[in-house]
Amino acid sequence: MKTNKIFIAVLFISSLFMASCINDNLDNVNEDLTNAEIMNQLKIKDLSIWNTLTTQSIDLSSLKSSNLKSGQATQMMEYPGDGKYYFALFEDLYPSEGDYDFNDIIIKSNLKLGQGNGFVEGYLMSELVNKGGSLPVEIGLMFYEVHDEKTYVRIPNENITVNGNPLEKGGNPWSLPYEKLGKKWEIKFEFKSEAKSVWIAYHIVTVREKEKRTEILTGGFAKTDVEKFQIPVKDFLSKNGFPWGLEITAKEFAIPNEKKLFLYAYPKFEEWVKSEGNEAKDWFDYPNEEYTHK
Ligand SMILES: [Ca+2]
Repeated sequence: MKTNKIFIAVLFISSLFMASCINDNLDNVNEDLTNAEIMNQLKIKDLSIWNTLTTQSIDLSSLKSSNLKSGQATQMMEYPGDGKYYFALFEDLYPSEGDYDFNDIIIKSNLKLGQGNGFVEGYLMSELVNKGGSLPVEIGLMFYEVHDEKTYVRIPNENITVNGNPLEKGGNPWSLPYEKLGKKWEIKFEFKSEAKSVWIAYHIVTVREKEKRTEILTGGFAKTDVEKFQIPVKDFLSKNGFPWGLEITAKEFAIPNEKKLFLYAYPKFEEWVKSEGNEAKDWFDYPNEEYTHK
């Protein structure tokens, strides 16, 4: 009997020891996970979540265009207004998943738009808030008509003028290496359109070699050669539904620290994702100061 008790005691203690070893192993495994692996423990069911952080459509009917002479445009309105800005954030390693710090390119902008008979004109005032990542990057711009809030039609190059230069028919969208744009820039544009709503959006193009250009658009948008699509498109969403580009409307946006996972930089982001965008809608207003900077 005595031996049995000792045997059971030894068994009990050794199973405790084994359990603690397994826990240690699990902890070690977690520490070894890459940012992408940690991020991929989350899965996005509703892919349209990425198109809810900015109203990606501007209703031009708010610009009163009656009694205009030919060639004349309405007074310009400023967007997004309310002292807020559009922030476009990009990871530059697409189609690889990267480190999910979302700071490779961060552009802060506001927009002025006016409308004439059959054309829209405006200014895009932008600032490069951050350039992390090491790849050569061009910053590009797309112009869309928006129908029924979800259908985007690319405005063809031949109908667009940027900074006084007509874009090449059938060519790539407008883009420039970020170094040429500098820290702050202003883009003047004009395009032909009679649509009720339009949208203008930044994307990036990585240029690893001269001929190898890889464009990266914000979540839910299609590749630039697609003429018409309905958001959300999966072109720039990972297998778990995460984007390489994000568009947020906010008063300010703290820069996630280099190589620090976005989930740590913005602790409420996880709640927002898990609730399918129903909770913590203001997650970007609550950065963790340990993992972000201004
Ligand atoms: Ca990155």
